[in-house]
Amino acid sequence: MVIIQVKVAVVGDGTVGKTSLMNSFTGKTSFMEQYLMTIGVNILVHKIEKANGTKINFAIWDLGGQPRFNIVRSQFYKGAQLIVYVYDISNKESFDNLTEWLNEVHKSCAPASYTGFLIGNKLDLVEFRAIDYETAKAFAESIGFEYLETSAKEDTGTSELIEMLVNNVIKNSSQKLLQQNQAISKYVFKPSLVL
Ligand code: G3D
Ligand code: MG
Repeated sequence: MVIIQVKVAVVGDGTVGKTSLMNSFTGKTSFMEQYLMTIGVNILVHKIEKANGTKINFAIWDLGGQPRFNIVRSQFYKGAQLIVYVYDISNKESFDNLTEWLNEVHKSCAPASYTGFLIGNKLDLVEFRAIDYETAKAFAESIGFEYLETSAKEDTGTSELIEMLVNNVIKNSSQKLLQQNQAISKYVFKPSLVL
């Protein structure tokens, strides 16, 4: 049986819907909640089992409303394999601030060390849309992120978000296995190369 542990950090301006998005997972997966008061972070552990028996334990880290201390932030991002950046499609400032969120994350995490996703939340407020879908998607692509729009309120796109994270984990873990196998076969079949 394969069990994969994944740390996910959810970042973005206050009130964009990070906690609501996280909570929308709870009906779809089994979960366990833990609040680390000392660093003001809520951690939800979601367990997902694939049909082939692979188990994925997502530890999803959500920064609470506490003041933003640097020490807290670096703990928060450290070791995250997946980082979900959230903005509110009806709030331009929350989109413009993404650059600052990226800069902050990259003080503790190299861009190549994690897979990033951009989520435009509050899709139910589409009549107040402040950022075009195409603009957001092009921005996400320019930094190598997948893009998805959701409404935590209406539970739209939230299953797709989980699916996107799961697919990424499966892809990365099979790539890692492939690399390990290649390294092993190199050693077994071409020992001179590794001497
Ligand atoms: P945060 O964790 O990013 O700070 P929250 O954001 O999840 O606490 O959500 C902030 C407010 O936005 C909440 O409103 C919440 O209900 C609302 N919200 C979250 N997601 C959506 C969404 O998809 N659509 C709409 N219309 N509202 C959403 P309250 O009034 O409860 O503070
Ligand atoms: Mg919150």
